[in-house]
Amino acid sequence: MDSGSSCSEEDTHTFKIILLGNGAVGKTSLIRYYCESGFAQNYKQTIGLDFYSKKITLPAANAPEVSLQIWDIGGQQIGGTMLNNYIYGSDAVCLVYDVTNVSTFKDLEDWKAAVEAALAEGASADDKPRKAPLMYLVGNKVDLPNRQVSDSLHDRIAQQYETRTGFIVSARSGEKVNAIFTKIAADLTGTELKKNDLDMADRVTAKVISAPEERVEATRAPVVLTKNKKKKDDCVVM
Ligand SMILES: Nc1nc2c(ncn2[C@@H]2O[C@H](COP(=O)(O)OP(=O)(O)O)[C@@H](O)[C@H]2O)c(=O)[nH]1
Ligand SMILES: [Mg+2]
Repeated sequence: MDSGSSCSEEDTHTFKIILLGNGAVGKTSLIRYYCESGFAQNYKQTIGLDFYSKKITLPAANAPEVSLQIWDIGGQQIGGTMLNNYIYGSDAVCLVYDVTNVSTFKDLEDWKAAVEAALAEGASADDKPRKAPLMYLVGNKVDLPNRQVSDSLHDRIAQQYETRTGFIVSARSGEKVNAIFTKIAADLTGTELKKNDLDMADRVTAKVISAPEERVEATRAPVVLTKNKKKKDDCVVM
C-alpha cells in the first residue's frame, strides 16, 4: 500500500499509529475527529486498512515536526495476515474500548494477545527486529451516561497490560482526543510535555496531509491535487 503522502519534508519523521479494538467502539470516529476536527454520526464502514496522515508540531521548545500516520483497521479480524503486518510495523498501538460496553473492554485481552503474537511472529521473520510499539489503553464514549468501566478499573487493567494509561475520551465531544495523539507523538519523540501542554492540546499546530477519500480520487487519476480547504491547506495528495 502506498504511503499516501508526498509533502513531508525529509527531516519530518513519520510514525505509524494503529487503533485496535472491537467494531463500533469508535476507532474511525476518533481518527476522524482528530484529523478532521469534527464528529459525524454515520461513517461508511472502513474496508481493509486505511490511514490518515497528520503533521504536528508539539507545544514544546525546539520540538521537532512529526508526521503521524494513523491507521484505521476497519473490519479486520484478529490474527489476519494483513493486520499482523501493520501491527508489527507500527510505532504505537491504541487498544480502544467503549466505556459503556464492558464486553469491548474484556475483549481487549484478545486484542492484546493478538498484538503480542503479531510482534513475535514479525520479529522471528525479521533479520533486524523492530522495537516493540508503545501501547496505550483508550476508553471512548465518555460523553454517554451509562458508563460501565470506571477510571480505577481502566487504570488497573492498564497496569496489568503494561499500557500507558490516562485516556478516557469522547470522539463526540472531543474530550482528550487531541491529547492522546499529542501525548503519543511526545512519547515517540522523547519530548517532555507539561500537563498544561496536554490540556491545551487543541492548540497544537497540525495539518492533514493525506486522507482516505482523497486517495480514492488519486488512484482513478494519478494527478497531484492541491487542496485549498479550511484546515486542510497545503494538502498534497498523490
Ligand atoms: N456517543 C458517542 N458515540 C460515539 C463515539 N464514538 C463513536 N460513536 C458512535 O459509535 C458508532 C461506531 O463508531 P465507529 O467510529 O464507526 O466505530 P469503529 O467500528 O470502532 O470504527 C457510531 O455510531 C459513532 O457515531 C463517542 O465518543 N460518543
Ligand atoms: Mg471503523
